[in-house]
Amino acid sequence: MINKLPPGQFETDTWPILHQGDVPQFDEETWNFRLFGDVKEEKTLTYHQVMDLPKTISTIDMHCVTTWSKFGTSFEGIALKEFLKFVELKNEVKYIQIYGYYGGDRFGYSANLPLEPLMCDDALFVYRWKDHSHDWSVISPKHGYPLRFIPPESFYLWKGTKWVSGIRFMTNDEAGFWEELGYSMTANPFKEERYR
Ligand SMILES: Nc1nc2c(c(=O)[nH]1)N[C@H]1C(S)=C(S)[C@@H](COP(=O)(O)O)O[C@H]1N2
Ligand SMILES: [Mo]
Repeated sequence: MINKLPPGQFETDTWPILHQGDVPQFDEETWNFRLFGDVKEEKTLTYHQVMDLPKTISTIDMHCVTTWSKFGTSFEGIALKEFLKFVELKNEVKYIQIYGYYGGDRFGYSANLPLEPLMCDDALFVYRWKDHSHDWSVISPKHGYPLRFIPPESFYLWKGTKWVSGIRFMTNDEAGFWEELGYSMTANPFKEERYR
């Protein structure tokens, strides 16, 4: 936990809701999580296969590019590194794209990230949260239920894809949804990397 305010940010006590488009319906039977891209063999996991993976609890600061920062939210989820057990990456893989729902398309939203800094306990696909004024509860549909990504505090929160559908492994850094529209590829709040 860092608890340090990046430049140009203000601290908020609430957890704001921010996304484009509508909130998808969750259907346990058809939900799945795809691991694809530069891998020897693609793999698709069912909801139960994902939820049976080892769980991690971590307290992570969130920094949104719209200038709010929320310190000290605890999340329960599955570390990104757990998913690497299911695929053999090609040697050159250095980046990923985390996909999620937007506008009727399960893969309509995406955010690109470097893989190496995510091999930690602060890069989680989360489904439960708590903070100093809320006891543990399941994340709401608007925050990304049944599963959403929360990046380490060294990335702005738009890299935290909601309603996740999969990870694409990449050799080269490719722009995601907001990055295509001019936002930063690297997105470090402490270096105030908002735009490209
Ligand atoms: N699928 C999807 N995920 C998304 C977004 C989105 O529009 N669609 N918006 C991003 C942005 S810009 C932010 S700041 C965070 C906000 O997460 P929150 O609403 O839980 O605070 O979600 C990110 N994840
Ligand atoms: Mo954002």
